[in-house]
Amino acid sequence: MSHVADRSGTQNPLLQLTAMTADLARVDDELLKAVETDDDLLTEIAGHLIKAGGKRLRPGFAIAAAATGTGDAGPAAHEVVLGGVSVELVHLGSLYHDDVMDEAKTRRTVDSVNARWGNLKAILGGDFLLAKASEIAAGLGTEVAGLLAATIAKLCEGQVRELRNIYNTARTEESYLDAITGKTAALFAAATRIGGLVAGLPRVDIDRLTTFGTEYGMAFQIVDDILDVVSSEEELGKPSGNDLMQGVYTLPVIRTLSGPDRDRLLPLLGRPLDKTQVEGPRRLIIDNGSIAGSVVTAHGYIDRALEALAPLPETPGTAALRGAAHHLLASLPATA
Ligand code: GRG
Repeated sequence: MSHVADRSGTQNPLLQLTAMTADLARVDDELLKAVETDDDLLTEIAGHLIKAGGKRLRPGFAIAAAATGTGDAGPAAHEVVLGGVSVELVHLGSLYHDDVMDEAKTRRTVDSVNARWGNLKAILGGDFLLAKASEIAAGLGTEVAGLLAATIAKLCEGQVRELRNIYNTARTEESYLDAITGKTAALFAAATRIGGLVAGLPRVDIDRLTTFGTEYGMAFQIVDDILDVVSSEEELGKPSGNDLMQGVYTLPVIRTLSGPDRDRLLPLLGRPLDKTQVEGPRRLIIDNGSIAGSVVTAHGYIDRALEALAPLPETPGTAALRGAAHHLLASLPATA
């Protein structure tokens, strides 16, 4: 029995796979086990966001990817669960560090680690999670360990590409896509690839699953960025327009800046904004069609994700991945 926040209210679209609820409970148990140390404070810090919940999308993708190769939708093999755990630990480590960079106050509806324990302990907690991820991946073989290490590097590269463009109103679409390939898509790709590798699937299918993860991950970040502009504070659990306030100019912003409303938006950006100042730019972006255009781009990535899945055997795992891809687009509000 794990002491992790109930996730029944949050949407993990992979829960349609019969054994997924039980498999994700095993993931939770292994996550908590992975962060147990002799130092009570470090154990508490490293377990903080595990206990807070989260959707566990990435372990879910690893488990579903492994299941694409079998008609039997029974419990995942232990190594598959550990593959998912290693990816979630990297995700957690990146969230600890991201929250330090953003000075975020909350995460997964609880205090961020930096807000509760300060930046120094949050950085070390994040480092510890990455180390534990590497240790678990090493137990799954050289290829998985190498892939996870390379993925951590890609996350850092993606984040640096984003940081180099903070408050840059001349940011290009190419620069945006490059950044999200690293900071988000790389980890989804690692999740599905590790699932396929650990399950011993044919190479050609492992590559298809990796493409699925990459394309889904791109769409996931674009949807996240659209929601940051169009959703209310209540829906997001954080101030809407957060990216705009902090100078992260995402696809809808870049599209608006290259369209007819450029001259109205440009003077409002290029510097930090507070909650009241962000409302004007938000309205301009929502009203000018750039959201609809960004939704079309997200659909394109999902189409390519589904194409990658098409040649895989028709199993419950394949159906679950396909369902998750459709579900992502369905999460966009009608206004978008
Ligand atoms: C040290 C690995 C490492 C990386 C350093 C900070 C950093 C570089 C990268 C951050 C990348 C980042 C925060 C990308 C955003 C990813 C994202 C969309 C997070 C939200 O994912 P969800 O919705 O969250 O799956 P839950 O909480 O449900 O797991």
